[in-house]
Amino acid sequence: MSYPLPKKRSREDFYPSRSCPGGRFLERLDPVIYPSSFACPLSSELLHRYREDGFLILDDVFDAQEMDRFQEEVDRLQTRNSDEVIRETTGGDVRSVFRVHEQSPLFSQLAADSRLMDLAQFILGDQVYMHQSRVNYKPGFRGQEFYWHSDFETWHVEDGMPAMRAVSMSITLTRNYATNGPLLLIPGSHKKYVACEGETPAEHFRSSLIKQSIGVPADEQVRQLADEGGIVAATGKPGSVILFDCNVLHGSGSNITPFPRSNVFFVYNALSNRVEEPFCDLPPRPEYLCSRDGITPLTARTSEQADESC
Ligand code: 6CS
Ligand code: FE
Repeated sequence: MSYPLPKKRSREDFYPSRSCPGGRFLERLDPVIYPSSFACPLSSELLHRYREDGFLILDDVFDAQEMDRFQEEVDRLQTRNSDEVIRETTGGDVRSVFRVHEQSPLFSQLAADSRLMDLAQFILGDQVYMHQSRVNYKPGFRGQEFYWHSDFETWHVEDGMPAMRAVSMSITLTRNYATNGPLLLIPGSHKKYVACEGETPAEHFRSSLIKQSIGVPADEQVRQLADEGGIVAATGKPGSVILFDCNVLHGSGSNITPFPRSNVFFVYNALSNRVEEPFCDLPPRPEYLCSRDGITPLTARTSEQADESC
């Protein structure tokens, strides 16, 4: 079944970035939680926290047996050699593997798991599809940082994502300690759009996935947001889900401990928010970074239904 393309929006860019000297804050024009006909899977207290902070940490979503299966799959995926596999500059350890929802039947099932889908469909108030998936390995001793950024800023400028109507879910595959490079998030930072300085280079992803220096906030912008909201380290044992709005400012430090901080990330985008042409007027990024061809909505399935079908 083909899904009608979104009506052609005016190409007015409501979230311009990398086009102004010195970073600035722009107003967020989109809701955090959309009007929804889907059942609400969260308590009103958690809903309020998500709306205010821009993220939630949900513990014990997946059990130890499931996590063992996910870890085996993650170990297998990093043995491949392809464009989707990004390596650290120091030591060549695997940093990330992208498009895991298509490379792995187990992760394809997980992407459609109702424990994740129910959250995404309710928050986005729409059917959803997978914009991007990845495993970030953050290996021990040499796992490098991911500098402060808003995912939406990249997905808007480089992928043509029109509005802030996407949500990320990061499942902790190993224990995320305070010491081994956990995800750092700034509560409330999702309420402002950080327009960055600089200009997008051609094929920026070839460097940005290893070390991002374009499309990152100025020091003063990070300082102001952190002064207002503080900084939270998302820690937890395997099987937690860190649910975060596409525009919340986040990053993570390097990992010099022996303990890898490996998480699998699924990015759900609203079907009505499908990517258009990039706003940086450069060619679109590859399909393994941004789903663009043949976009179809995901259908939520319980883990029992998934097991029956395999
Ligand atoms: O460019 C991207 O799509 C990726 N970059 C970062 C730092 N986070 C989101 C995403 O994986
Ligand atoms: Fe990110």
